[in-house]
Amino acid sequence: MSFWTELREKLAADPQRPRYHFLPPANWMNDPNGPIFWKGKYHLFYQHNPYAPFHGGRSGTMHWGHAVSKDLVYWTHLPIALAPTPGGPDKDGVYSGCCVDNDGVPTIIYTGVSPEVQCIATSDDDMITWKKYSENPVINSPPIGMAVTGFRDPCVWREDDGWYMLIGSGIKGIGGAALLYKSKDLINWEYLHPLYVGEKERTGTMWECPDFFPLGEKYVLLVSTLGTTLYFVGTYTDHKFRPEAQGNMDFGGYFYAARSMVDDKGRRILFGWIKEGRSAAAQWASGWSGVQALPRLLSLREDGTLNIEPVPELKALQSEHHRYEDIHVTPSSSSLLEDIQGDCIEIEAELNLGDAKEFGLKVRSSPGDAEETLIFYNREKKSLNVNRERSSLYPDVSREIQKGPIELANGENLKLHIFIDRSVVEVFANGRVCLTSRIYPSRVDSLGIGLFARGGSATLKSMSIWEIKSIWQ
Ligand code: DQQ
Repeated sequence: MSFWTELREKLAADPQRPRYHFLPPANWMNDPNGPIFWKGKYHLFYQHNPYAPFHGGRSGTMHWGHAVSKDLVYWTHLPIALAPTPGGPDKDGVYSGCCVDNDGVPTIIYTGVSPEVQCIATSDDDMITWKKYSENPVINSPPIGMAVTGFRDPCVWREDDGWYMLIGSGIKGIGGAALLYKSKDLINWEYLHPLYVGEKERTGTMWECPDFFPLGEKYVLLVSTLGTTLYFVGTYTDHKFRPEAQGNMDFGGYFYAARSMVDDKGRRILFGWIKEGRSAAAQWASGWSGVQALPRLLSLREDGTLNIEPVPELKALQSEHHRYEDIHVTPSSSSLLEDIQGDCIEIEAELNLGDAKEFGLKVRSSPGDAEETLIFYNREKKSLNVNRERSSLYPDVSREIQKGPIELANGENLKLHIFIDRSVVEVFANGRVCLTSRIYPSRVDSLGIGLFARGGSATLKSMSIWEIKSIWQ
């Protein structure tokens, strides 16, 4: 059997490998790159090492993978879009960037390494093959005289008087920065000024993967701070951004390098890389690493923060449905549901905390609870929690408890929208807190779903659970 056939069979049989989240055919994936709606279809590029399940740093491993979808649900793999060119400015890796429609010519703007320079590539066959610009790089250094912590991951958009670009950076000693450039032709770029600079103590020393877009009456800046993707909502006039609200795109610590696109319905859709929570050796042994989060729909809330929900198209994957209403849960009645279990499921639940201190769900629970993952609200701490202390009997997986702050208004119920896809858990709470997690149960019978309350009793107002189909044929 050939190496690739053997790998394909191993991946197909792997109980940790998600079935309805986008993944490359094998090996490594990280950042989403250049998502764009083009001729009626959603195109997603991504950082990809097609040869092995590790990033490879600046050793020439990083490519742009490519996939297309009609509906944000089912994806078709396309040929690799960009590979490092030996001897070229991206010889050590084709790093992150964006894709724009230049009057009918799809154009990728990306970072080549090393050093970090900005390059472009175009396609004349509807994005199947790509040609790098012969005079790359189009920007060969950070602004003269500026001491920066990095210079990568361009985000480009068009205004009435030309193209604008943000480059992820940081000003040494000060903090992460998004540097603003301007161009008439995507080739000759003039540096203007930092669009926004953070404070290193609060928002880190380096901002990767900036993303900037209008949303309703406001503008949103996303930055990835070498750990977390943050958002700022504010105003944008005279090419100056003035933030009015700030938040965390996801509190789990696994969702990173998020990038967005606008579709033909004017919707702002977000993609993000979900990292692994298992050892490098386990990733190597499995033959794959990295998952794309479910596409998320962004809108503005009345208080000026972001509302984040999974795109409604995902309903197409729902199969068998189970419905529960008005279940009173006490510490002694906490138990697993008898009529459903699974590792590829969606749950929509509305919970009234009653007088419980903690109330929530158990998922991927084995008989006897040797393995279980708890997703719950803590009243005192006003937090959404994912407790992974007993998610897996494997020794080399992350187990720390993840927390996201969420204050419920008087009389407001907790509304959880949860997606379990084998080793991936995505939790959306009341549209305002997202928490993505990774769990790797070792037992084939860790499939139970249940309710629990601690320190008092609570009511499950309603809950729908669906079994979810695979996105691959
Ligand atoms: N990943 C890319 C960089 C980017 C980082 C390299 C963020 O361009 O800064 O794979 O995860």
